[in-house]
Amino acid sequence: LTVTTFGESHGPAIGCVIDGLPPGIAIAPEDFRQDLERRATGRTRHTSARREADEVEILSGVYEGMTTGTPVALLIRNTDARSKDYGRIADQFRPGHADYVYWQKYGVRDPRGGGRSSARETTMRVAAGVIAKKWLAERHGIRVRGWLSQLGEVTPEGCDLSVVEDNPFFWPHAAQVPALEAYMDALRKSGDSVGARVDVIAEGVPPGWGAPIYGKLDGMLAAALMSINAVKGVEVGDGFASVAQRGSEHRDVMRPDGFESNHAGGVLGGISTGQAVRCSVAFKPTSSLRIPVDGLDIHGEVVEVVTTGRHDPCVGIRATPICEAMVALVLMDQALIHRAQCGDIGEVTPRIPPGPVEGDG
Ligand code: EPS
Repeated sequence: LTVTTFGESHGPAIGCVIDGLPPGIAIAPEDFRQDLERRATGRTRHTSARREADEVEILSGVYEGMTTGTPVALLIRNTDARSKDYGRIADQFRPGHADYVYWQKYGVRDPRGGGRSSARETTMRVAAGVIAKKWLAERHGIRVRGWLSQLGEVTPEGCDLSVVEDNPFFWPHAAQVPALEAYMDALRKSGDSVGARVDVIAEGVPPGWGAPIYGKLDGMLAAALMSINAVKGVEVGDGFASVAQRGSEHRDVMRPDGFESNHAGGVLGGISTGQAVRCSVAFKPTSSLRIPVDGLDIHGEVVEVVTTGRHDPCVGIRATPICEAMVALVLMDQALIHRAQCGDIGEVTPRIPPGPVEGDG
């Protein structure tokens, strides 16, 4: 499976091409609506005020509502771009922003906002992920879901995944939501931004997906999640917390009725174990700030950089569906690769049930 996205935040449209999808997957434009709404700007005061319809047009690869096996091209027209907001920084580099490295790499300055480095690009990842989620659910009974597991310095005081979709932060503890609203209001007023952490689990992944050396499942997940704009860290299972653990604590005890824990994050030796696949993703604080800072312009002169316009004080707030999409795409890819190599290999024994999932009941 390959996914390519195209388009800029302030260009006429954004889109993606998904190649390698099996034929016979039912796809309709309405299928994309829910996840695109979850990711979109302009739905609450805590995200950028830009208001996009995010209506998906299916250009190819679907006939009479079914994928044909040929490349699926999806298009979303930008309806609320406003490049003039960027006039002031058209020849400046924002400290902490990718516009400097785009200039170093390409030697071309596209002054229309963040262009490809804008969070707008992630829209098409979510759209592609909708197809992967649907296929994984129908074909394998897999459910991929995420939540915000840290906002700035704030961590959840409890974890109840049933409340995640009831608040604009994807936060797993309902009682904390008013405090988060106040936190974000104060942050927005200050003109600053903050980082966030998103956790994703995929339940129902059978054992055996992935590869032992090259193409490790956790390596593919890390690469896919790290490819999201603003991501600075990815953990699988206990991740960096494993450093301070003893082996006797980290190992997941196997019993006939299920794994007792999930420190591994559902992956051992690059191959799925049958436990829930669990990833955690760190998003940096965004760099487009109203707070003035010294920067350089394209002539190397020191300038004062102030970014106005419609920006996210915490891009991680709406990153939950993006991370889910990337996990789903990797899992679908690995499912197809596994089938190609191993066919429909039957169950080998013993097959250990996945064990408990944090935050469920
Ligand atoms: C973004 C700035 C804003 C956001 C944008 C990400 O856009 P603009 O440059 O048009 O004002 O609204 O996010 C989206 C449009 C989106 O759909 O995610 C930025 O600085 O990254």
